[in-house]
Amino acid sequence: MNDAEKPAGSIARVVAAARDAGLAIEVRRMGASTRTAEEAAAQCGCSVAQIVKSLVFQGERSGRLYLFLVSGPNRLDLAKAATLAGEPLKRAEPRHVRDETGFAIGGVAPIGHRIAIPAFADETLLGFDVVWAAAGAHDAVFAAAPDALMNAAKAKIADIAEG
Ligand code: 5CA
Repeated sequence: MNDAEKPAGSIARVVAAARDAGLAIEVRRMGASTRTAEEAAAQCGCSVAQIVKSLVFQGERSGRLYLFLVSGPNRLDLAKAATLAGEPLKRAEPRHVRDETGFAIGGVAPIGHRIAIPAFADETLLGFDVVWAAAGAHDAVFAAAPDALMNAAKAKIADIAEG
């Protein structure tokens, strides 16, 4: 297991990134899987729409990674996403995500990545008082006000969902 896979190190990066951004968070280890938005919502006692999916895509031309923060039930609209990124996108390989961000799929957080990643956020998330996101491990989550979270993630708010 390398550093990227150690939950404690990954969670610590999320906590440090939040602190650096002036965002007060409390990471909760649920003791059960929060890998999917549905599982996370069940554990958090919130709606699936309040779960922030942190989806990593890769530019077909540049190879750069891009982060899309999408409300649980929504699907990322790849055409809209590509327009924002300025290049066609493909889903990043799980191993590449882990190596570059330091987070394994299912625990990818919106903040605390090893590398700086341009981020875009689903505008529908702003309609909630509180949203929940992965905190760097597949059983770890934290709650935040969506505007403060997107500010900490330096995410551009946009129409990125299908439909
Ligand atoms: N912890 C939960 C909610 S906070 C979570 O991380 N949800 S998630 O949606 O952000 O992460 C799961 C996502 O990983 C899936 O929606 C899917 O888009 C992505 N994913 C699952 N399998 C793969 C894969 N093989 N390659 C790339 N991405 C994948």
